Amino acid sequence: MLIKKRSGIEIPSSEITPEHIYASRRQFMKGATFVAAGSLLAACAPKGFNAAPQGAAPVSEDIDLTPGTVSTTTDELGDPINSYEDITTYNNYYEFSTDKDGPAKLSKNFPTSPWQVEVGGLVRNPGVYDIEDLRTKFDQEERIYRLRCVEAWSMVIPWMGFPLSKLLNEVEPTADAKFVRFETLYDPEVMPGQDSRWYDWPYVEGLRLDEAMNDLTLMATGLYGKDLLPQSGAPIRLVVPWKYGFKSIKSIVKIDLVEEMPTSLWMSAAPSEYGFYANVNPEVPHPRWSQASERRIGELGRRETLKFNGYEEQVAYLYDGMSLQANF
Ligand SMILES: Nc1nc2c(c(=O)[nH]1)N[C@H]1C(S)=C(S)[C@@H](COP(=O)(O)O)O[C@H]1N2
Ligand SMILES: [Mo]
Repeated sequence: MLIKKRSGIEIPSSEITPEHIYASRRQFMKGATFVAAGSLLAACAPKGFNAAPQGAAPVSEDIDLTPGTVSTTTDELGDPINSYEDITTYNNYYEFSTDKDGPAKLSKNFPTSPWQVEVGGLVRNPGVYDIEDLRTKFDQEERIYRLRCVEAWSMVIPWMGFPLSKLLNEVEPTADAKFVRFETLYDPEVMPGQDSRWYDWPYVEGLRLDEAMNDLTLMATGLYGKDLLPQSGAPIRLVVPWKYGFKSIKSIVKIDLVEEMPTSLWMSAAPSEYGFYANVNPEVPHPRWSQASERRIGELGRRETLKFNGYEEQVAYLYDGMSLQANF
């Protein structure tokens, strides 16, 4: 794991031309990628849902793909950080689209300011935080994390953000608080995918309190030294790098400390396929495919999936004495 504190955001250093974007997209589409994608795209759409959002905002093509700067080019395992282009044009964000390139196009006009996050439930100091307060109140750190989607693709992403524990310490969970429940904005006017009846909107996720307090658990507000774009979950999202990507809920408006284990959107959509814990584990297959290997975006071929996505040393203690097969 690579953790670096940074004082500020640096000036963008390079520019990627639209020509370059189109060329590499074409190249990407030509690759063997869609052998897997055909079956896996359906992975998160158990009921054959295909969102072709009606009445979505007009798509303009001038997506800003100018990266800021990061302090390193690899993760702690020596694997290269994915390009800003990959990270911001290959996304899962069902509120906008179920196509990987859909969120970038359809979220361009998503309003991320003003934005408030309500933190409450079983806490001594509930509060409504303005996104700007969160950015200034807590030091923004750079964290280079692997993101492993349950669909068996992965990336290395240089996030900016702050540990969730800092926010939780501020609101002071009471002794009854056992879990943290997160909620994404619900606004079908700007999130056309929320018209789909296949899912229980808004998107909900949860963590056990000790998982939420682990230092790896990040509230991300930026990546590549720039503020998050809407497709990445702007203005603030969760990042839990040892769990499958669906736990890393985007565009959060509400955080509640609760006593009972929350039911996530994926648990209610397909309980036999998506559990509460969702720890990355090559030994526990998804009911419909193996999790033993993964496709790193930008690479040919596959690589072995690491237990807890390579963060075993930092998080295995959380699951001492617990069956990772039963608690998938
Ligand atoms: N609100 C919301 N959060 C979400 C999702 C989503 O559809 N809606 N998709 C999840 C999934 S399946 C993954 S793999 C990651 C993808 O994050 P990325 O697009 O930034 O790589 O976001 C997660 N967070
Ligand atoms: Mo995912």
